[in-house]
Amino acid sequence: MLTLLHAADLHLDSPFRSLPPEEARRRRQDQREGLEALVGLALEHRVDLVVLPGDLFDSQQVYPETLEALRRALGRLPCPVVIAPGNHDYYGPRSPYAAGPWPDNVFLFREEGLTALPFPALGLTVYGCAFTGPFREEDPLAGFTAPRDGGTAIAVLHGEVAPRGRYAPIAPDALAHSGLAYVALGHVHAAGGDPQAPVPWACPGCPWGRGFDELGEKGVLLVRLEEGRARWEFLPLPGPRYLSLRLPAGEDPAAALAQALDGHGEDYVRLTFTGESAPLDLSALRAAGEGRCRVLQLRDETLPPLDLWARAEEETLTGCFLRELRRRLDGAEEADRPRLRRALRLGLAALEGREAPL
Ligand SMILES: [Mn+2]
Repeated sequence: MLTLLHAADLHLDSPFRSLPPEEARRRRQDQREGLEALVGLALEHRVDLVVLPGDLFDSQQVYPETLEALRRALGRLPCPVVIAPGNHDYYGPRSPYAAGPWPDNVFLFREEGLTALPFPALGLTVYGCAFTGPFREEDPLAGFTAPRDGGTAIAVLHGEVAPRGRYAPIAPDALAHSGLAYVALGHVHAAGGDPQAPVPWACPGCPWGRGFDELGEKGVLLVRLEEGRARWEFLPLPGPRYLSLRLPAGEDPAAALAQALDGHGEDYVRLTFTGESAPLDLSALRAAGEGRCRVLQLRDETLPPLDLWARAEEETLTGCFLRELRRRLDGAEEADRPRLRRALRLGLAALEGREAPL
């Protein structure tokens, strides 16, 4: 059995333009430190190989300390590391990758064409290629079939499974005929893949969220190759998460806010108040949330409270319904009131042809 750690789209040295400069610097430092956590997972699971299909850097401009942190982290690994440069960190004479030297265990695809990288001690051949510019429209697996030599063959590629596109589209047909045991992809920032496909493929997504378009838990894949079958599991990485929460404002929006932020001290949170409420004082609520998470964005999507009894005197079905509900509420035990209030809101919405309230 072979075990792989598969990570991609690290986007080291991202500008984090939406953040104040100091917070952006902190995030880039988080990324450098995150490399140690990533390598720590590879050590903990004693993997045979680490594969990194591209976009390790966000651009061709990389801080020297970032390059040094990456070299140092990868050089700590007792196993080979294979990198396939992507559209952001494409290989070229001015690429950060060309500013060697790299540790001896780090292997880099530099060619646009598919290249074989044999690891005889593992009984494994890794196929891969590099982006050499920001776009690549040819399918890297077009016409390729791995030779049947008794070993295991996988590919490490930056690209996506799609019939066509500007980022190394891999046609499902080319994938199916590749004879590979696993295709380790990078590019799409959300985790995905197909373990049931004739040739299983996966994409780990980015290991750390960088904005509200990269939400939730992020991490890497631990891939096991056994008798030509690939299975994998998602391993989350520590670090701040970007979360988008929707929260009914209720009677006490400040209390609801405090409860919703519990345990999110290190996260970036976008919180949208929903439901019916008197106008919210967002600056007061922002002050109440201060320090409870790294960055708090508040949005008010509440609707003004409906005057539920406005039509109670009408001689209509709606009026009869409201009067009957009021009679029952007046005589109800406290425990029955929430159910009756819910019936009132749902019934009124139905009678007025509105969407049922949440
Ligand atoms: Mn990317």
